[in-house]
Amino acid sequence: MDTHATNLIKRGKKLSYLLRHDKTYAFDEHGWRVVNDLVDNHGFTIAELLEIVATNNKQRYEFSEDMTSIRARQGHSIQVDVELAEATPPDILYHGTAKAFVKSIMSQGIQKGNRLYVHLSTTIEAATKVGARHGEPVVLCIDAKRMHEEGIKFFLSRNGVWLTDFVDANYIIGIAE
Ligand code: HQG
Repeated sequence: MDTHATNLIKRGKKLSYLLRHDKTYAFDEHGWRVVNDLVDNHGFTIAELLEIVATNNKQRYEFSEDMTSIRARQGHSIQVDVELAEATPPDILYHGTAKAFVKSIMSQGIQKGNRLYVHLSTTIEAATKVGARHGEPVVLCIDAKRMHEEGIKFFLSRNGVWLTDFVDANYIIGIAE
């Protein structure tokens, strides 16, 4: 990867922190952070923000219509309401985790930890990448159809991540190969 691309990823990670986890900033209730704050206080340029939003591999960020603010579409630990759409999930969703967490998950269910929701993927491939962030990846198959039928709410972020509050262990129906 060239220096520009590597730098963009590094800056994207900083932006991710500033938009999802920064407890020192007074976010708008819908998770918006003023662009000028990122420019004045965090060394971003408008051009750089435009490029990160446009090229981010998971389309994690979006500008407000008037382009004065920016937010992450999911993944927050700060308490904001990013106006997620409630939706009917596909029959099966996947949760990527690390092998070391599986025993605990099988007894306690999948918990959201610091984040606002449990994150679920639509493909085994995507879930494998999520799990690999924590160690040797394991992909759990979730019976999303039954969860939904039993009244559990699912939300779909604007970049295609499925979110729910908690996955009880009885909805884990297998390990993907
Ligand atoms: C695990 C990234 C033990 C859980 C990704 C996970 C995702 C348990 C870890 C998004 C547990 C939390 C979220 C239990 C859950 N016992 N471990 N009972 N319940 N865990 O980072 O899902 O690329 O907060 O399996 O792609 O890894 O940043 O969540 O391993 O979509 O956009 O506790 O973050 O998105 O880790 O990742 P995380 P996650 P971005």
